[in-house]
Amino acid sequence: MIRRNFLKLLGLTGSTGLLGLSCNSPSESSNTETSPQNKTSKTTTKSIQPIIISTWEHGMEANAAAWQVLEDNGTALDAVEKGVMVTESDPTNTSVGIGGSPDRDGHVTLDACIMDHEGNCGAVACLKEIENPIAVARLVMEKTPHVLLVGKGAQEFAVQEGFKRKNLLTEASKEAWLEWKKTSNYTTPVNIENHDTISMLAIDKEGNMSGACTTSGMAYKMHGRVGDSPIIGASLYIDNEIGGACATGVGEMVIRVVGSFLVVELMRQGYSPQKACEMAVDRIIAKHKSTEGQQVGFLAMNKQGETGGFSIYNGFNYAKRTQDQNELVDTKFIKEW
Ligand code: SD4
Repeated sequence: MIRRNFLKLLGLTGSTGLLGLSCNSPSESSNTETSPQNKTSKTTTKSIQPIIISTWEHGMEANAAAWQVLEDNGTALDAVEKGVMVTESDPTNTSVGIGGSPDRDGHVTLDACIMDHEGNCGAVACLKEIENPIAVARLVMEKTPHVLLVGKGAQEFAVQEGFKRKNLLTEASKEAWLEWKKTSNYTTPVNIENHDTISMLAIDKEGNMSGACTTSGMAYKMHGRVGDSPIIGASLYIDNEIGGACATGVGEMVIRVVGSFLVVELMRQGYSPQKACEMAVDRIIAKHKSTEGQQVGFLAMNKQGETGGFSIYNGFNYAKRTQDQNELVDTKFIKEW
């Protein structure tokens, strides 16, 4: 994956003006903040500008689709679903949806979750042969009394809802897996190229926030392994009064600290999105004997549209889309690979 410090894309034409609302432009928060700053977050009267952020460079394309939904007066929930579906349906992306790296036995198993501004949420885990798990997660949220369906039950539900089963293991991913089997001694690679989940947060023109997360999980994981991505509070959390957060990286470490919930709770205490992400990464480091060679990154956004991101290692970036911006932003980090 090509990582660039700051990629500014052209092409923000007048059509984006459809989303224009009077507002102060969001600002990145200070890295030097040591105590809660934004105590007014729940009571602000500032009007909100639609905004979308999502993990990694593939977020640029996903954001474009999500932005189109907002431009067409769609909700943040529709935007995050349609946005991450672009990544799920890209067969060249080996970490999400079709084309995702399989588990060590050669099965592509997908995890996803979605959460809306009312606190509704849905998720699927270890789902096979369904290209768009995020859409199934949304239906779990909307059509069942449950939050999480897994494995065969999740697949049966998807088929019942009209999803078609298909082979998700592309030739390229199969070849890479066969090569890994020859050389790996069955150890799971945990490095910069092995975590590229897409997580997305969006605020619509009503000022409501939703989020989504979807992944094929850690490449060559044990069969049946589920990471943080379908776990509400770990990979994703939204509180429409406060803001939202999402995660990427080694799911086990994110789950142990209930990472995204932690970030949102820190914002509730008044910390900026940037500081909250930094504190959550600090917590992960404090709670693990070693984080050597293991990446975790958090993204956060508060209700004012301020954003932040932080990771253990360098290389994490996020795509940010507003009326005025369409950028890939490198996050700050603790250490270098
Ligand atoms: C997981 N968090 O399954 C996911 C992996 C990933 O970016 O790729 N995250 O643990």
